[in-house]
Order: sequence, then C-alpha cells, then structure tokens
Amino acid sequence: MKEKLLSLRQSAEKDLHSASTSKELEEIRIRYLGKKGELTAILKQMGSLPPEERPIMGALANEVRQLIEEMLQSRSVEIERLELENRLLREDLDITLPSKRRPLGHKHPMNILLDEIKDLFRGMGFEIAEGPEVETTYYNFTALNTPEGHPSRDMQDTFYFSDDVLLRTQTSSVQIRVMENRQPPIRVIAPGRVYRKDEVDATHSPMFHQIEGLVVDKGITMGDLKGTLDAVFKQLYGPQSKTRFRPHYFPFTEPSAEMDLMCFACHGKGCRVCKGEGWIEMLGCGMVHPKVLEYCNIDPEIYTGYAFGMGTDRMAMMRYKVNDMRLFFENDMRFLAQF
Ligand code: 2NM
Repeated sequence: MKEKLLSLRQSAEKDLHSASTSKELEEIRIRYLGKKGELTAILKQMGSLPPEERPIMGALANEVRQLIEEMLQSRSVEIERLELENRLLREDLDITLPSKRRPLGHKHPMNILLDEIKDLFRGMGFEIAEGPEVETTYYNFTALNTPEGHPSRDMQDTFYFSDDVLLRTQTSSVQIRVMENRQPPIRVIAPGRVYRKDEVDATHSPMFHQIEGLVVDKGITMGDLKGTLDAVFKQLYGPQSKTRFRPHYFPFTEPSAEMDLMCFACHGKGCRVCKGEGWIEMLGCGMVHPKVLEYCNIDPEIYTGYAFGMGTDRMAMMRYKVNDMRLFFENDMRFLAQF
C-alpha cells in the first residue's frame, strides 16, 4: 500500500506538470482525489491491512492527499497566469493604428455670406429677428399696405395653404411682428427663407433667402438709409465700391427705391457680369409707409423709418462666381466642398 501511495504521488506530480489548461487540472483533481478517484480506491483497501499498520498508512494517505492538493493549487496559479497571458496576446489591440477619420464639414457658402452680413449689421447696433415661414395673409400682405385685391397678392404667385395661410414671400412679416410688439427705437434685420411660385432655372428658385432691415426712430430719413447701405456695401465689396439709388415702387414704402452697386468686375465700364450696364441691382428699399406704421400702433406723426430687402442667393452667386443658383440647393458635395 505504501508503494501504491508513493507511486500515486509520483504519477500525480507528472500529470500535473504536463497539464496546461484549467480544464485538464480539474480532470486530474477528479481522477486522483474525487469520490471515485484513485486515492479513495486505495483507502478502501485499508480494511485488509493489519490493525497496527492502519494508522501509519492513514497518515501517509493524508500526507499524499495534502501534497497533491498543494501541487494542484500551485499549478492552478501558474496555469491561470499562462491563460491570462495567452488571452492578452490573442486579444492584442494595436493602439497605434490610425482611427477612421470622420470628415469635418463646413458652412454652406450661402451661410458664409449671410453670417458676414449679419456681423456687419450687428456691428452697427442692429438686432437679428426671426419669425415663422408659414404666415397669415395679414402679416405677409395686409399689414404691409397690400390689401386684398391688390395686384401684388396675385403677381407674387404665392404658395397658399388656405385663403389666409401661406408660405411667406418676404421676411417683412417678421418686422411687422417686431413693430407690433414694441415701440421705437427699433433696429433689426430679419434674415431667412422666403417662397414664391417661380419656375426653377439658373437664377430662380421657389425657395430663396432674404435679409430685410428696418430702422424706426424719431427723425430717421432717406439719408440714414443711403448712408447705412453705402457703408455696408463698402465693407462687403471694398472701400472703392459705389452705390446709387433709383426711384421705384413698393406698396409698403414711400418713397421707394432700388439700390445698384457699381459693378465690382469692371468698376462701371460695363462687362459681362453687369451685362454692359456698369451697375448691378442689389436691393429694394424706402421709407416705411405711414399706413404700415399705423397697422403696428406706431404713430407716424412722431416716428419715421426706413426698410430694405435683399436677396442673398444672388449676392452669393456674384461673390463666389457661381452661374447657377440650383448648385446652392442641390447639396452636391463636389460643389459644396469648394468653399
Ligand atoms: C423690400 C423693399 C422695401 C420692407 C418694408 C418693411 C416693413 F416691414 F417695414 F414694412 N420691411 N421690409 C421692404 C422695403 C422690403 O424688399 C425688397
């Protein structure tokens, strides 16, 4: 029995040495120390020994069990460490591998120009006002001295949702809302999208962008209007730029004018950009009609004001030498990535 115990110890030691996974270790533990294991089998033969040998063999069996348990324990620590090392090797991450780049976008060319113009007006003390793109006929026409039956309600060929709800045709409606809500002094610009039932071509789109301006205070004159717009366009197109004002008609301003900018390409000589005119039409403007002020509960006997409106899509086309407005709205990255 002593030999059996000693050879059991030896073969356990050998098996443990060649085991390389925790699964194998568990198999060894069951094989030697389990209920149906080899040590148990040896102990079962204890009954056939002479009584005086039993305590000695019992002690030796315990010693062998303890030894195998210790070897199992230390081998299991080793194997765990090996297994961890292997796993770390297998799941190796290359942290020096460059990550996938997420391309950064940039402002739409329209908004580059729009932000520039907004900054210029902000610098002169204007606030930026916003309002709904879906408007009522009251704010879009009536309060702008354009009553029902007025030809421009038809002429403008507006997108109507119903008899009195529509997509705004100009951002003047925003300015009516501003004037309704407070008394002068007022200095605001209203940038935003506007809609007209135009066929799409190189210079027309049913949705386009506008900036309208409004100043109302005591003693505001056409001189303030001309001086302010001249200063803005000198900043946008250079100090040598010149502006001129031609009489025009709008229902919401009296007197009304259109402002031209001396052609920045030929400096007034006449070229392809200005179609030989020497000047380029830039915006409409005028002194706010007294009736418009009255609609907003501003007393025209005390206050006067000027207003103007410009289409920024065409200005952006000139600025970036783009010959087709559709390019601004089609979102073709090959076009947009150039700015
Ligand atoms: C233009 C031309 C002239 C305009 C008028 C007003 C308001 F609300 F004060 F009556 N806002 N904008 C105006 C005047 C707009 O666009 C070509």
